[in-house]
Amino acid sequence: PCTIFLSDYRVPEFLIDSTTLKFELGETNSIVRSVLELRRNPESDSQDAPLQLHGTELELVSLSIDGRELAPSEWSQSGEQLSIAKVPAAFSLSCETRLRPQDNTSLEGLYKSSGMFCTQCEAEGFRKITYYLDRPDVMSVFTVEIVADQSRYPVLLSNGNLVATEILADGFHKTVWQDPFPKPAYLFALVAGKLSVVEDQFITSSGRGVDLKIYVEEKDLDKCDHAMLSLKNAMRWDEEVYGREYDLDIFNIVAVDDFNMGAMENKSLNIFNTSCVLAKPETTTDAGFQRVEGVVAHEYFHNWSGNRVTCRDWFQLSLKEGFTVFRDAEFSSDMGSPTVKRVEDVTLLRTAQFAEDAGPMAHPIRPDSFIEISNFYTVTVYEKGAEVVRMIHTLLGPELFRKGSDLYFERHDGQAVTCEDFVLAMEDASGIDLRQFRNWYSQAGTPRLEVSGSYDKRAQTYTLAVKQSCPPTPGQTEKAPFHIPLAVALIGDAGQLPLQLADAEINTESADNTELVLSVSQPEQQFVFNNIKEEPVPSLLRGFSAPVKLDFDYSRDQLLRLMRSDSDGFCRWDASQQLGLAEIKRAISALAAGQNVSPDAEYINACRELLADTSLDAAMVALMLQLPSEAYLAEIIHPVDVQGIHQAREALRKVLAQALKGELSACYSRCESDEAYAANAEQIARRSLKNTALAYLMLLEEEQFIALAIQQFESSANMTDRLAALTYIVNSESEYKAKALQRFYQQWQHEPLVINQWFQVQAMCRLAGTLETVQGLMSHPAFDIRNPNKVRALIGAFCGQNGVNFHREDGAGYRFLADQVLVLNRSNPQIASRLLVPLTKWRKYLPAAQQLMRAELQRVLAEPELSSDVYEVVSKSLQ
Ligand code: BAL
Ligand code: ZN
Repeated sequence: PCTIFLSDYRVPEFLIDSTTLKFELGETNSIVRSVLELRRNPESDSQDAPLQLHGTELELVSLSIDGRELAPSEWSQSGEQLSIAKVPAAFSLSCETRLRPQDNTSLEGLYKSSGMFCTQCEAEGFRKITYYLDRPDVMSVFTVEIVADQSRYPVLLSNGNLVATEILADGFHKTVWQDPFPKPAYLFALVAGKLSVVEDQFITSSGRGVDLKIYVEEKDLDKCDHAMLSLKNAMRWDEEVYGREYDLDIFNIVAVDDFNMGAMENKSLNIFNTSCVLAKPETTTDAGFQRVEGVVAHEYFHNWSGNRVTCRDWFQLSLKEGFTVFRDAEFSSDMGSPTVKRVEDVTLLRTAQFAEDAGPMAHPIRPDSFIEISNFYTVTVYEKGAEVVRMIHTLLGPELFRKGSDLYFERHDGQAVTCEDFVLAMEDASGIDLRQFRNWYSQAGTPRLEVSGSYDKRAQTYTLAVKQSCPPTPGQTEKAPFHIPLAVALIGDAGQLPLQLADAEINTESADNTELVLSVSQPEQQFVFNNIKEEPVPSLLRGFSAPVKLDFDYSRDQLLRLMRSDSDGFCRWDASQQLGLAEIKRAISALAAGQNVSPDAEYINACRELLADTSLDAAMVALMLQLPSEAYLAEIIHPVDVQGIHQAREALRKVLAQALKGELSACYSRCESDEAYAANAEQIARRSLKNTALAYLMLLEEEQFIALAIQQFESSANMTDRLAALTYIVNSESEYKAKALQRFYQQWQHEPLVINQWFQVQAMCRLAGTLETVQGLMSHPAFDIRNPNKVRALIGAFCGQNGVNFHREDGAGYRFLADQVLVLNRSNPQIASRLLVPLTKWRKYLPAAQQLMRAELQRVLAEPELSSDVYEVVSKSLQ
């Protein structure tokens, strides 16, 4: 496999003005006839280059130029390239290919899922459909004709507007679709199947009616309301917040079972993984409802940030993904609880993304090179990319940011552009210098801020000294300093103090006079605040204003103060996590010394206060009561002793549960409600706190609490409470466990998404013997290794989210993962390489674990026919 470099980018040698595709979908073969109107790109340096088209796994039937069929000697094929040496300056290329979608298990290109035809073309799947210039900077208008058996495939969809339908002979029918907006091939989509539809309408701000349709299997018609509501909310929000109106008269969503990603933003024909569109209270958890809302919005927002303005090349992926994740996060924040959303996003970043930044696949949000682009749909490109856009928003402020986004969309509508174009638009619109800020696009790694504070009582000044650094990452040993927005406040006895910087020049943004965004840009910098009349507690990185690790040597009392009274929800939560971290570290030492775990009394009191204070947001209380996750601890404590961390954390949880038993019980009762389910912030918060309390109480293994969990499991009408109870029962010693699992299965065996949760609960069980359970479940009739959701629910959850069992000391967890990767390498390389990630982090574990993990990676690398996807991840992780 070869490496592709950003520095090798060249403009395309040819452009495609129009693309006509005719599909004949059949049971044994499907035929694709394409007609491309091509011409040489006047901007290309070479005006006599051969035409080189991408194509892979295709059976070429015929190839003609301007109606003349080419002889085999006139073209040649090598790897994924088909070259035609001599072509005119402008011409029509006709091509016929034959495909077997029913055998396509990679789920890229045209494939079948539950009897329906569907496509996934991003990033480079279109080349599995026909020969094409499959690169995002080649944009073309598409006309698509679909012919298929009418009884098997009554619904035939593609992008844009439906311009013709026709009943044909022998039970076939045809539809023709035209998309007036030029688009790259990765946004092409086709669906053919037996689908039912839920319809609604949206009136845009300029008064146009848009038909909204969600296509699903008939049995799922009752699970579309939430997606439809989310879509309408997203359409309105994008008009109000970004001034972006939808541009066609129709917007379709189709749900498919077998899908590698969450969803795909194909122009006007979004294709969704069922898990990201279907929701109803009986089958879907609160988290599932929120995911549907977020993903529906994300895909819709791509219509502007991705489709109308797209990426020049795949190195610019974060241009559309980072921006769109930022947009969907702000939307979800506006629809629900902003602080909870922020804490959830930061948690993901601090675990998965910081780990990626510290691992062998570390890359900047705009990578310099890749072997397989599918490997770069990462938390770095998406989530850190969104943080980078958020920092621009913070540095510019909301008004100038909006001016910048307006300019970006206006300047680049209909174009394929770069991250640089985005930053330039922000700079041009705001007049704010983002030169140094660009380092965020080119440098990988998580910057560290070491901050110290000193109070000068006599001068009445408080000084924050800030030192930044960034560890080396593969291929980048030296890092230039970043431009980091550091939001701060100083907390005095009676609340936040007015802030007045000694050097007004460095004050970049002031929300009010008690919070400032400091522009950290030097390796070492000092910020002096005047007129500080008492020694304050600094509240730092408010709202998580930058994706950095921040060290400040807080005392326990300072953290308790922040946890109790900081006005910034993120910092309050973070203080609770720092206190929890300190307690876990003490517990690790205590257990290692053969002592009991005994948390600090003040910490327990603070938790007690949280449980008793009904004025607080219940969701925040739930989040603050949860100790830092084992995944987060693995980012902080090196080398990672998985078993030691797990035991210490569990022991601490148990002691807390014992100490707070009364308060937890009372909290549980207080949060119970027989109100009809709604996926609103208030109810979600209450359920979250109730289940957090139950999780603690279940650790006590007392009859009364086991009975409570069983009762919740048996009587809840919503999946959030049922699944939470099932999880706690499965992780307990209760004899009811097997019965609960069996009852759950029997009730939901016809709902694949619920059965995925059933697999996941078992795969994530912390008790010994879970690997054997998972291995057994691999032969369960409901398991299917060809379905990515099932693979993620069982294998992915076990290897990625069940540290204590995956890292079994005999290495059986590692062996299991390598075995599964080798199987999936042949059928679905994208899923195989994603699954492999937990093994690639081998360097951070104890030496014995390292050795076992590395041996499994070497076994994978020795496989003779490795896909480029798996090869890239495994070879880089061993370098
Ligand atoms: N573009 C791939 C799926 C998504 O990020 O929306
Ligand atoms: Zn996206």
